[in-house]
Amino acid sequence: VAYLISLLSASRREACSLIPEAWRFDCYPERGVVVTRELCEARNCCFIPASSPSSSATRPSGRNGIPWCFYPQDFPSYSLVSINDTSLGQKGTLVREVKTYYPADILTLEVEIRHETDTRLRITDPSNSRFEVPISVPTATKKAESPVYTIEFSKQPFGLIVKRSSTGAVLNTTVAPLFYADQFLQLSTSLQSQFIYGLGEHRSTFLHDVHWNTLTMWARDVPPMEQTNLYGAHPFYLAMEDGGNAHGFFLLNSNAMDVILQPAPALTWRTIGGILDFYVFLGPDPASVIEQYVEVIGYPAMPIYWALGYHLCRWGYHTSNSTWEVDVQWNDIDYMDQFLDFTFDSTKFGTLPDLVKDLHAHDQRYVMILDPGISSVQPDGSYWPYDEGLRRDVFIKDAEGKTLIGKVWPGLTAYPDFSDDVTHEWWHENLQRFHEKVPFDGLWIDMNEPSNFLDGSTNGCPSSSLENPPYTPGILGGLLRAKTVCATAQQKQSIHYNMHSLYGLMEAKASASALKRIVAKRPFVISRSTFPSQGMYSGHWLGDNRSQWKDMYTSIAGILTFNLLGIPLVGADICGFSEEPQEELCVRWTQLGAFYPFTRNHNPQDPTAFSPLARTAMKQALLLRYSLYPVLYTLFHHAHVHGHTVARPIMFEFPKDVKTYGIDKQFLWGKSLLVTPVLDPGVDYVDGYFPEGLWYDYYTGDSLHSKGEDLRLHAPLDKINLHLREGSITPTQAPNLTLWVSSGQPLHLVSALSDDGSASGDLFWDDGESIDTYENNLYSYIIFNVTQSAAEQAVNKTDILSSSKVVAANMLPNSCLFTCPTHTHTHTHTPHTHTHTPHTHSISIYF
Ligand code: MIG
Repeated sequence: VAYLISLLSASRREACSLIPEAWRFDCYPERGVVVTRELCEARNCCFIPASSPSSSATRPSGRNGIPWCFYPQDFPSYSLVSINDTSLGQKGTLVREVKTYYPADILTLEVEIRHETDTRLRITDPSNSRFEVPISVPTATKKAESPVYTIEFSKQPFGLIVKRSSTGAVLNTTVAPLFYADQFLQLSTSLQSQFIYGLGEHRSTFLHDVHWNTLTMWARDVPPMEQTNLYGAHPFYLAMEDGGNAHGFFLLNSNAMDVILQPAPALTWRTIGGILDFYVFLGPDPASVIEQYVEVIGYPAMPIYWALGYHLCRWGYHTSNSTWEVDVQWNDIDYMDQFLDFTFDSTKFGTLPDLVKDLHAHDQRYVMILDPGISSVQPDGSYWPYDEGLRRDVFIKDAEGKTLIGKVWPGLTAYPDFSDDVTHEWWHENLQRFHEKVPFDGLWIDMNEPSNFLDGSTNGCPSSSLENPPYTPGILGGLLRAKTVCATAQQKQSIHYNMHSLYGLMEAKASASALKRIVAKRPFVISRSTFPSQGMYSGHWLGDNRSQWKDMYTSIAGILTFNLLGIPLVGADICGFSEEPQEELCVRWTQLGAFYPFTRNHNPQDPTAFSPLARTAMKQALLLRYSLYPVLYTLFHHAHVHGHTVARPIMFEFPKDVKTYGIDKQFLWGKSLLVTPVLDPGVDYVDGYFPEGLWYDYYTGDSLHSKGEDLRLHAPLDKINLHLREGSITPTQAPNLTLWVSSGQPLHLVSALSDDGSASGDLFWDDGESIDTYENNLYSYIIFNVTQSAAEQAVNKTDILSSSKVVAANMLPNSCLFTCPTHTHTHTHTPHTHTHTPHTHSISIYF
């Protein structure tokens, strides 16, 4: 018998060695364990210490090497034992005969495939009553009629192969065994290319590295660093295929998880709860994939107009008497009395109510911070938020059912459970009461991972398979409860183990709806923690970055990624949050920040701290942003209605140009405004890539014809390079000190003609603050066309708010737009020259 076993294992070992390194799927992902042959073979896996120096037996951080212990080809998985047609697709039964090495395998599964739309496929396992993410997604009622995909099954072992009808497989899950144990669910797929994006929130390049890269998701309060789970969780990726096609994959799951990228290329989802409920979006181009994803998770809200202005904030405004010429002034926790929510320090911030009124008198706004932790140790009857919260039972409970107490800025705190509607009411009342004293305009919700200075609670956490699951993903700190509340904590909708990464989403939802009731305008909320659907309720800032050149560079990837994730209102703290920026860095960062969709300085060094030269350069950049306000606002409209990106990766517009796939030092606003910031110290030039075509210098109108090449641009300290793509019309407006269409200011149309003398563009316009203007037909939408150098406008929608206090009321020109002869076109176009012939021309339209 012994002889037989060793014979078998000899042939098995040989089979193992035939599996190429790039295709080895990790059978022993546990961290901090030295994987020996014994341990590995006890799992019936292949053990081969990998040859490459990058491999390792232990994984101290997220970057693991080639696994030494990996699944053999015949590792037991599920088999598909039956499959039937349904009205939406198919339903099948999966059976596993052999248990895995994790406890509580679910041996029988039901799999359902729904052909929801021609480009969207949903695959789920609805038979088991397990936790499902409580966000609303569309319900398909009839099967897609002419899908661009087909789906094939492998029966034994079970696997799914999704094919794009025109090209072939985009997804193949037969590459590794399927796991479906109570606390260990794992699904792997091959990828069509190494070009993978999304999978927030992480600090990384825009294009993910597929060389044994593990991205862990579990909301966490930590200054952004590589290889670490950060504030939000977004289990969605965008993948490029050959030839410029793209698809997307969304795993609708909120549990702690790892996503493993390996160079096969292949990807593994490894989550410790919930169900495997996923969508495949077939695009076919990257921008359409994002539209299809956003259609599922929910369209981002149309921001109130001043959300797009310049915001100034700092931690350490010690008194209420400091403002600058900004649209929106913010206060950090300094305004509070002993850091208590819904209070203000009456000595140092005694003038706060007056300050806010004064801001309002100057058409400026005020945003204040709120942390979720509610102090639990104030004298009885002295702190309404806690007393009333207890009375209404709004706080998260520990495993025994007592209010869980953690520790944050105000000391010991309880955490509101935003998964309960009662909490939303209480939150609203708190805000309402405070608003009567300090009429804030918007909310900045911080610390909502939720963050805790303790691990778990003042009493720690009980020992339980929820606190110490059989497998813990690569979470910073190694424990689910690290710097947050216990996994066993109880919330209305489920245990915190399932709800953790949803906290910021649910707080944002409560905050946005409260604000909507209080101010009766579009709510402005910026949240640190985020989850899919967040864009419906809030924007996001990228957290506690540092005043370093590198942090400025990585902010671009962060901003592009969040645009892919349906949260276009995103920015990084301009000039950095911690440390002190050099003047040059702060100037360059302000120039870049002027092109963040959300532009906020949150640093002790606001522009007034610098030399006149630097201040002028910064002011110029901000005025440039203001002059481009009509474009930006229109882009947000398209995000809201169609799921378009605002800050857009160049590859979205040039998906066939592989050279654009890794670009994260430049980006576009919409489809035609190319931003090329300086990201390095001590230079007066910048290298940028120009996809094939005609591009116009925004400032001079000079044209350049690129064959798809890198070009060096002049970039003195007071200039950020901006180019217009051929064929575009960009509406601009003379800037004013604070934003919004200062009435009477002319709108300019800058036309960048293509070779054939044509261009087009559009403008969305409404009163800037009423809720649902698009939905209620209270807006204007104008399309501009230039054909053979002659302009015309088509007004698609002419309803406007009669109560509108901005120029929208008198902008729609039955007369002027159509007949007003202000635009004369004398320009003759000379294509393909590198001379200084201005190919752009400006048309002024006065309303
Ligand atoms: O523990 O409120 O990311 O923007 O200034 C730090 C103080 C809490 C973290 C936020 C930062 C804010 C800071 N907050």
